[in-house]
Amino acid sequence: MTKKISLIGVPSDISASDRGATMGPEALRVAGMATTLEKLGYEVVDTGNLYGPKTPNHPPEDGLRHLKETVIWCQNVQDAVYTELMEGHFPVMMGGDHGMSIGSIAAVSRYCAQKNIPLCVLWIDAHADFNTPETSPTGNIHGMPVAVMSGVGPVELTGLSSVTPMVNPNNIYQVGIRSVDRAEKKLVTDSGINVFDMRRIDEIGMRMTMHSIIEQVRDKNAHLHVSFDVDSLDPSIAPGVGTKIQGGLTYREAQLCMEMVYDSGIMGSLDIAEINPALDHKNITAELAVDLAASLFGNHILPPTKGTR
Ligand code: B3U
Ligand code: MN
Ligand code: MN
Repeated sequence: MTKKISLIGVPSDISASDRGATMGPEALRVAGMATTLEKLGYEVVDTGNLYGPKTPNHPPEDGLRHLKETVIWCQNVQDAVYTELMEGHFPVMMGGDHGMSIGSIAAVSRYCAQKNIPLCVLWIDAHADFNTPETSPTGNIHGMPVAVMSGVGPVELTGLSSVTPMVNPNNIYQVGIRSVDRAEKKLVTDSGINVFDMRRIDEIGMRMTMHSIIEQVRDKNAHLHVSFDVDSLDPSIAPGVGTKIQGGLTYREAQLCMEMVYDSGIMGSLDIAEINPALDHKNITAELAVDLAASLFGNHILPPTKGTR
C-alpha cells in the first residue's frame, strides 16, 4: 500500500433521505482522521472539500430524486479520485451520503482499466443499495450505487465511467447486509454479486467471511476498493446515520473485518459514507469510523507474530 494518503471531503447529502451527511467530512476531521493516519506512519494530505449543488429537497421525478445534482457531485468526485490515483496516492473519500461512491468507483474503474488490473469492491453496508428507479421505495440514489456500478440504472449514472459496467458483479462482495427492499431482492439474487448478509455472518463468523472474500480477491489479482457505509455497524454503537437498521456489526466484528483487510495488503481506495452528525451524539459515530479506519491502515493491538494468524 502506498504511504501517501489523500483525504477528499465530499460534503453532500444530495442522494439521501435525511439532511445532514453534508457535515460528515468535518466530523471525521474533528475526530482526528488525519493525525490518526499520520501516527501510523503515512504521509497524509487533506485536499479539502469538493463542491457541488446544494440539496434542493425535491420529490422524485421518474423514480429518481436529485438526479441532475447527483450527476454533478459524482463527476466532481470522479475527477478528484482519478487524479489522486494516477498520482500514486491512496484516496480516502470522507462522505457524504453513499451516492458519492458512484463517482469514486467510476474513477477507480477507469484507473484499473488504464493499469490493466481487475477491480473488486468490498461493500460494507446494512443495505444492498441495489435499487433502480423502478424498484426504489424512495427514489433516493444512495440506495442505488451497487446497481449502477453493475451497469443497471439510468444511463446518466451508469455512463459516468468510460468503463461499463464499472465493476463485474461477480467482483462485488457485500458484508453486513440486513435490509433489502422487496423488489430489490430479485435484482440482488439475479445480479451475481456475492452477499455475506448478517445471517451468513452469524453462521460462519466474520473470520470465515473475510477469509473467503480475501482469498477470492487475491486469486483475481485485483485492486480492492472498500466502500464502508457506517450504517453497517449496529446502531447502538453508531447512531449517527440516516437509516438505522438493528442487528448490525458489533465493534469486534467490524474491527476484525478491517484488520483482515489491512493484513491482506490488497486495499487500494476507500469510501467512508453516511455519517450524519445531525443525528449523532458527541461525534461518537465519526470517532468510531476513525478508529476502524486506523485498523484498516494497520493499527493493531500487538504486532502480528508470524504463524499466529
Ligand atoms: N433501501 C432503501 C433505504 C436505504 C438504502 N440505503 C440507505 N437507505 N442508506 C432505499 O431508499 O433504497
Ligand atoms: Mn449504502
Ligand atoms: Mn446503508
